[in-house]
Amino acid sequence: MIDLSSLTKNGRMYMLAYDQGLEHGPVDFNEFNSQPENILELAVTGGATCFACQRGVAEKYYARSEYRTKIPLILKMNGKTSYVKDAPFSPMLSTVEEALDFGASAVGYTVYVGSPRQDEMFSEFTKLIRDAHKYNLPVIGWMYPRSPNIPTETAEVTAYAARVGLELGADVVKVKPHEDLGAMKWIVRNAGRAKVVFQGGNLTSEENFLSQVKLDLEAGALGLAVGRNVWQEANPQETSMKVHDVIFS
Ligand code: FBP
Repeated sequence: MIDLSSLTKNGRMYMLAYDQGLEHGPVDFNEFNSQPENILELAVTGGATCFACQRGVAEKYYARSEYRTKIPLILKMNGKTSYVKDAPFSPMLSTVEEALDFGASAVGYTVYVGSPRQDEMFSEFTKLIRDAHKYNLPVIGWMYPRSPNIPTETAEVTAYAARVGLELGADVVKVKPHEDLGAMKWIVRNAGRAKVVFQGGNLTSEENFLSQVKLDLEAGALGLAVGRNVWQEANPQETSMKVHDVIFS
């Protein structure tokens, strides 16, 4: 089993995700959170255990900066824009050697489970796992069901996506949370020895979000990967510390 301790504290993970600039574009941003250095600083002062971003932000804001020693990096290896809707495919943009050069402690890859282009992502993802494991780098699968055959992402669909991550060899799967504890436990159960982190999603009220975080952990998750519900908040630092306190309480 790959050691996840560089990304966790007390056996739990709080990943601050910041790849939305590529995935969604500036529609997610304001004056504060459009600047990567602010989010890196937030990750450090807000109690996150790791920070995820794409290669450009990693190279320009992390690799040769003080943050390299302050917060572990998960380099997001593939990505696409929100303009790609049909047959989603997120191509590989980095190499494991680059990830190591940038100072990454782990790598992440999105698999659009059920996409007509699923085969290409399965092939890239499994190659990434083989390459990363040679250096003992953990691999996190962003497991997102996207298919004309899946009109809605029910909890059963998410459980299938989590299972796909295990079957392909991911060390951690990042999946959508649901509201029912039993369904959440089933998702974690199906991930088997792959650990589960639940994603944040669109901005909701802080109260609702913190309740969801409690549920995520009660279901047996390793932790969570959140972006907008922290750095879109009015006081991101304060919200981040509340998230931290729920995760590590
Ligand atoms: P959020 O907490 O902001 O939703 O970020 C989690 C995340 O998985 C990001 O890593 C990614 O950019 C985004 O959600 C993708 O969301 P979607 O699949 O809805 O476009």
